[in-house]
Amino acid sequence: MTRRSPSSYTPSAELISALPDVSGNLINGLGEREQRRASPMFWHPPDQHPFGAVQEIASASCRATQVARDAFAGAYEYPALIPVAKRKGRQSDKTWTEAATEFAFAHEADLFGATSIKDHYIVDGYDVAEPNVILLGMAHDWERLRQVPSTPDNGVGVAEIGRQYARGTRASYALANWIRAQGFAAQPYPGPRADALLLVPAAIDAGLGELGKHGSIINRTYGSNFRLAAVTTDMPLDLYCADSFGADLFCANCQVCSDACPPDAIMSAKQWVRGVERWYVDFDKCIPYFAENASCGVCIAVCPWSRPGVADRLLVKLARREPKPRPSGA
Ligand code: B12
Ligand code: SF4
Ligand code: SF4
Repeated sequence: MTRRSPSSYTPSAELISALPDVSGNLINGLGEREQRRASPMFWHPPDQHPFGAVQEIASASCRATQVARDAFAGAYEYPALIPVAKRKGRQSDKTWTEAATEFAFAHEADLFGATSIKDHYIVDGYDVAEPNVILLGMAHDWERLRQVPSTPDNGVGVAEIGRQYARGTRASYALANWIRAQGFAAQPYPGPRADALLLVPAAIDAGLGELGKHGSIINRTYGSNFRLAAVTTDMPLDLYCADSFGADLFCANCQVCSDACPPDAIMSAKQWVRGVERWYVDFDKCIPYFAENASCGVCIAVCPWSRPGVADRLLVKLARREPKPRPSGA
């Protein structure tokens, strides 16, 4: 993981010629104050969005090393889904949630949360039939992840990303099959491809953490050192609340990721995007570097919350900064 000055990166001629005329920020709804569903974007089938040719370059660069090719192959090995059992099990929401959590933790997930499906999680043109969504988090080995951006000589960082995507595929399919065996509908959403669901807003509502300035989630235990997968289901569940522990405020006073981002894509102030004011990464600046550098990942690797052992210390510091109640009579 090397720190580069923002001006040190110039896209190749091949990349420039693959770029469409339209801005990805426009497609994402930057500057829009009305709520709407997100449009299909990167990692949807390449003929469904204007960045398809850039996506082909990104896929090839992720697979430039044997170690990364092996890791990503596991992410696309989808186990068979069993039919939904005819007889529904009868338990309370709490008992189902406890059982699903226990199952997920025993099948490769490190984080678990649940929420109801909201319209803005669904990508325009798709449908989701099930009313609830379970979010799973799979932690990276940070010593491997911190070796991003990967190069043709060192694919360890991107291979770690592929490895965790593979865990997400296995974990989400295993959980979906367990739920189906209990008599409920369940559809897995493993992480690597884009699909019907935006995982980040769903995971925030499911209690997995806060949105960081770098556009990924910061979790109170793993920082941004994890990947997401999901299972939609009609199993009755205890739904979680969003977790707020001060990461948003911390980001307002930190610029580690924006200083480290090679193409200077991380915006320093919140922006209006599809009706919500939030942190935003400039897609048009990120995507050329991302595509040519094996999916980059520098921003999540340098985030101080991601370094093992640091999140606990930051939580204690932030708790000390909480305003103290004024003594009565003062
Ligand atoms: C397409 C995509 C990309 C694209 C475009 C991202 C973009 N922001 O435009 C590219 C290729 C650039 C990309 C890059 C990265 N990605 Co990406 N990406 C996705 C993917 C497949 C779909 C997201 C999408 O369509 N974004 C386009 C629009 C919707 O973006 P947006 O409006 O800016 O919204 C972003 C956030 O603000 C948030 N969001 C959306 N709606 C709302 C609403 C509210 C209220 C809030 C608070 C937030 C929020 O979600 C979006 C995340 O990109 C998801 C997986 C998934 N199915 O969700 C992974 C995902 C978001 N990516 C992820 C990661 C880690 C990265 C990278 C660090 C690369 C890497 N090697 O790991 C970089 C980070 C840089 C960045 N730009 O965000 C992780 C995040 C995990 C986490 N801890 O939060 C995900 C969830 C993949 C996974 N399965 O784990 N990514
Ligand atoms: S590096 Fe700093 S500003 Fe960036 S997401 Fe992490 S805490 Fe927030
Ligand atoms: S993934 Fe994009 S936003 Fe993150 S450091 Fe790389 S270029 Fe910057």
